[in-house]
Amino acid sequence: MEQSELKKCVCEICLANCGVDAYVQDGRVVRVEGSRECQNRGRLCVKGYASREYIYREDRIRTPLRRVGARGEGKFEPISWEEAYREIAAHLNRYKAEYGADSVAFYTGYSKWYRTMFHRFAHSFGTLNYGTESSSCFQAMRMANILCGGTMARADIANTDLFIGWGYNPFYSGVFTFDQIDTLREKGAKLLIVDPKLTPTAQLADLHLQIRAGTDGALALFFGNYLIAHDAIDHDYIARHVHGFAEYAEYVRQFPVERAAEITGERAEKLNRAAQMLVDCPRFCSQVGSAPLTHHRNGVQNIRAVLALSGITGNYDRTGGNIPTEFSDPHINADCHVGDAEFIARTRPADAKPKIGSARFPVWSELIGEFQAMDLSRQILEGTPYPIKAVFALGMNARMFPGNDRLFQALEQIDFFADVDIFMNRTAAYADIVLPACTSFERSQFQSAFVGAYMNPMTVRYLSPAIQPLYESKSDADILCELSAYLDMDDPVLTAGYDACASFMLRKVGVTLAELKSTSRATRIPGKEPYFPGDNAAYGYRTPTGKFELTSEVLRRHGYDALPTYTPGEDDVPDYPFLLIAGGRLPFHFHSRFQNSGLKDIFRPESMADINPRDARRLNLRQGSAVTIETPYHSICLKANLTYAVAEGSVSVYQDYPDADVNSIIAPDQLDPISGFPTYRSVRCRVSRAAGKERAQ
Ligand SMILES: Nc1nc2c(c(=O)[nH]1)N[C@H]1C(S)=C(S)[C@@H](COP(=O)(O)OP(=O)(O)OC[C@H]3O[C@@H](n4cnc5c(=O)[nH]c(N)nc54)[C@H](O)[C@@H]3O)O[C@H]1N2
Ligand SMILES: Nc1nc2c(c(=O)[nH]1)N[C@H]1C(S)=C(S)[C@@H](COP(=O)(O)OP(=O)(O)OC[C@H]3O[C@@H](n4cnc5c(=O)[nH]c(N)nc54)[C@H](O)[C@@H]3O)O[C@H]1N2
Ligand code: SF4
Ligand SMILES: [Mo]
Repeated sequence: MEQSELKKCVCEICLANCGVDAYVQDGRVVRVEGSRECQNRGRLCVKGYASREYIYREDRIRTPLRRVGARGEGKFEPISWEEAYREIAAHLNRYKAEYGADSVAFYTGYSKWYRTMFHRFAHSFGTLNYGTESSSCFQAMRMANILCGGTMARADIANTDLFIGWGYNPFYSGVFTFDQIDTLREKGAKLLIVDPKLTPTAQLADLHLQIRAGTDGALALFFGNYLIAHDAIDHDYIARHVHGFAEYAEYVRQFPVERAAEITGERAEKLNRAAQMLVDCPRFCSQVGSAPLTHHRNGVQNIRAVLALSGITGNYDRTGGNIPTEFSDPHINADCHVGDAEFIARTRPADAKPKIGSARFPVWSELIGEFQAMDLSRQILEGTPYPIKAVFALGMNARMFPGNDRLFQALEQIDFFADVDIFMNRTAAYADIVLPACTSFERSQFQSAFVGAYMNPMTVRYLSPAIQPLYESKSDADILCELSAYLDMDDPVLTAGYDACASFMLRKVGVTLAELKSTSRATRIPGKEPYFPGDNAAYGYRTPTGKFELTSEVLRRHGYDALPTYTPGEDDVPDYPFLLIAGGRLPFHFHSRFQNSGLKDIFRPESMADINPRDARRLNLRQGSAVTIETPYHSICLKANLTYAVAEGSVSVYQDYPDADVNSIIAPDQLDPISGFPTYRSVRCRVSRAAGKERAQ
């Protein structure tokens, strides 16, 4: 038997992209450790340590498959790659010829590493209809940032005196970023956490505001009111860089502490104490959860209300505040992306139809270069404003959509559906052709900050496979390049293969692919300097007025409130007294990725609804009682988990349970009109004991 060999690779279960030292013996990964030279500094999270469970999951798709049963039935026959490519190409090119390239929608789930390739692939096919899971994640927060300051911005946690985390709990969702909390503590900076749940981060905070989900906007407007009343604002910055201050100042007067207390459900005394923290620490920054704050009907406006606080105090584009990650001058990049934007833009079709969702979500469509996937099922089923005949997807998990019965119905009716995934799932079971993708351990990968979120934005890296692709699986990037040739795409870079694409993205970076391939270490991009806070202000922000917009001229033009107005996120439905918070993160889950693995069974074997013990008593529920959660749309049944972590009147359910799909009970049209985002976290519901389904205690 051979000795094990150390291979450097990366964990791509989440976009943290932690470096992994994989020990390989007889072609199999036998052990994993965190790479010491990477940002994760020798550590992995519990999911990364379970990489072997992930790579060797029993339900891996082994060969290309052709559907032989009904859609959704899961009956397939194995076919060759050649047959699969030919069949997909024949279908897609036929729809393109008959209905135009826009009749094909290209969609990807959470995975990020191949996105530049896939986006260009859609463009080269001739359509703007490229959409992603980011129709429900992150982009609404980015939109709010763009509407305020013209670009995405990040919280400069390392240099701040007060960090405000709005729906921020890295212990569950961003493991290695919790180091930032230690840094804050060591410096003596303050921590203010705004979260409906009592989380590990909330327990470390100087103050925790346990507000009702979806009411962050009202809280932020109260803070604005308080800061103005206490003259804790930056007059000079406002005069030079802020648009709409007078209107804003007038509006926030409607949010005195009593009203904020009534809306948020938090005590007035605590709200005042929190507001005073902002007065006492003029240098503060805010980090907004990319999911929890966006998943409300008022999501974009709530986040704008939060960001407005950095505008009025001059904490925008300033050290210790919220710092732009892109540069105002489009020719200069603050975040040092390599040539990925140019790679995508090169083949952008000039004569394509408006993207899916453009009519319903015009602000999204203007700001985001992707279709709004929450309109996909409607357009497939209704065929307006033009028909969608085929979906080609990389890693589609239709269960993650609200009201997903409608998307499954659309996938049942569509003319052609092809899906590429590592594992067989319910969505792939609807596909006509299924292709097997491999994991990050089995592929070459070019990494830049664009795809490795926590990677140093000044560096690039190229990794070779640690093991051969399992069964007949292939890397998504190779699949796209090979398929582009079968499609006769006029794109010599894509058809030349992955390395040619990586070389294109590298060509202005000053490092060659050959140099990158000679080392597994990240290489610093020559000549790139970190962004210097204040530079964007000097150029003028990339907003219509060139200023930080408290009143958004983009929103005004589209007929929305220009101010970050507060409206309730939820319907006031008297018969549905509970607030359902559908979704959240657990350290050992990652969406659907560990569903068929031992990891799930060890930590949370049963599908559970978190409910406050006081509510439970009223409803005659014990730990483990069967409980029905009913919305006006549908109902599910699961077990009660009694916990004071959830406030009274709320019930919280994770979204990934295979047997209790909380997204199936959320109406598909309950969306934020500005972003199109689903309102997973402000759903009205009833909670009751389900008779006769007790768990054996
Ligand atoms: N109720 C509720 N719903 C939610 C949320 C919530 O908070 N509450 N959160 C939303 C958010 S923020 C997100 S990001 C989405 C996440 O939802 P999804 O994007 O659906 O997430 P996953 O299930 O992790 O991944 C989708 C598919 O990609 C496959 N996959 C993994 N790696 C690869 C790969 O390298 N190649 C290919 N081809 N396939 C791969 C997986 O096996 C899976 O089938 O869910 C959204 N839905
Ligand atoms: N382990 C693990 N990590 C993950 C993921 C995973 O599936 N598993 N998914 C990744 C993805 S795709 C995403 S988008 C991120 C999301 O990561 P986070 O943004 O951290 O998302 P959540 O854990 O859903 O929510 C964080 C906190 O926000 C609170 N919250 C809920 N609603 C509100 C609200 O209206 N206002 C406020 N102030 N707080 C609220 C919740 O109680 C929770 O404590 O996590 C990523 N990391
Ligand atoms: S944080 Fe993400 S990338 Fe890092 S080990 Fe965990 S799952 Fe893998
Ligand atoms: Mo997400």
